[in-house]
Amino acid sequence: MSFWQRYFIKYRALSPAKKASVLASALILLLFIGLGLTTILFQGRLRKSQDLRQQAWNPNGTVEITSDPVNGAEFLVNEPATINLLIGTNNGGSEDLNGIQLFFDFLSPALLAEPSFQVTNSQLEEIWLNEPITDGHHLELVAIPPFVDPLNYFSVTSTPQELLTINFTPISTGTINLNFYEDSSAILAGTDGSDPNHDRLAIINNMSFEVVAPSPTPTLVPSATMTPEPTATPLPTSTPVPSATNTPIPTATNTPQASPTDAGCDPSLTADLNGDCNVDKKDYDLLVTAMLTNDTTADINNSGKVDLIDYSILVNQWTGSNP
Ligand SMILES: [Ca+2]
Ligand SMILES: [Ca+2]
Repeated sequence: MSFWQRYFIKYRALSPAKKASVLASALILLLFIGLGLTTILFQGRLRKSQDLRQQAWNPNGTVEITSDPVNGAEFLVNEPATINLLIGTNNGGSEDLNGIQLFFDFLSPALLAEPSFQVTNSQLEEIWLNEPITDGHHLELVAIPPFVDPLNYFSVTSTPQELLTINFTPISTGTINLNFYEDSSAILAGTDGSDPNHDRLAIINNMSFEVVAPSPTPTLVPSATMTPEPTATPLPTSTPVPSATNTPIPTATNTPQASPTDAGCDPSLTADLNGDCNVDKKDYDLLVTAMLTNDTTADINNSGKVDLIDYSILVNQWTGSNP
């Protein structure tokens, strides 16, 4: 007689009250086992999603983001102000880059109008997400070189060049903060297929700038009062949006080819988004379009976001067009 048979016979011999208590204990035991299993599974999933999360910037990164004026500089109330973010190398050498991704918050005291954010580097096309948040704006920028076949890259050297310009006019004193996101936020991809996803971006320290009242001009002459306020004029402000649209959209290319399985494509070509067994301009177009909509069918690394990392995977799997 098996263990379970003996156990069952003993159980049948019990009084109804004891049966109920045995049943209750068994249920509680099952509940605990279930809870334990759920916790283990959940942690497994969590760990997996963390693995897939984009990497943070690189403490040994050779490309750095600086600002002009430098961190800590002062601006005057009611004076149009500009912060340029610059990109350059910190080791005297040069780097060829596929693109840059910067996520940051621009937090400011009261402004005369919306600040404008513009990529001013002619080597780059920009794909923006700009959303107002409390006290400022949350910016997600992916900037990549305009498409050239084969894929283009842009070069940075030890002479910092303009990357991004922010224009605004503060109308009250206070602190302007640029807070950069480390995780999944600021990444440079490698270029030449030899080093996928290599992050060459050095740590970006948060930046802050003070808005101060103009120092009272010496009381010599009353004419000082005439200092006019040209203020309200210069803001071309809210224009950064359209640039997002200059990226190629129309290519509805994903249809014509034979289905991926029929074609027997190389399964390692995860960036072959349209299933035609090549990683080429058609996939590039699909990916760039998907960046604007976060269409996760183009989320090559399953990170939950379509961004520069997916782009760098595509670069590294580049096969060129069909013969
Ligand atoms: Ca393809
Ligand atoms: Ca992704």
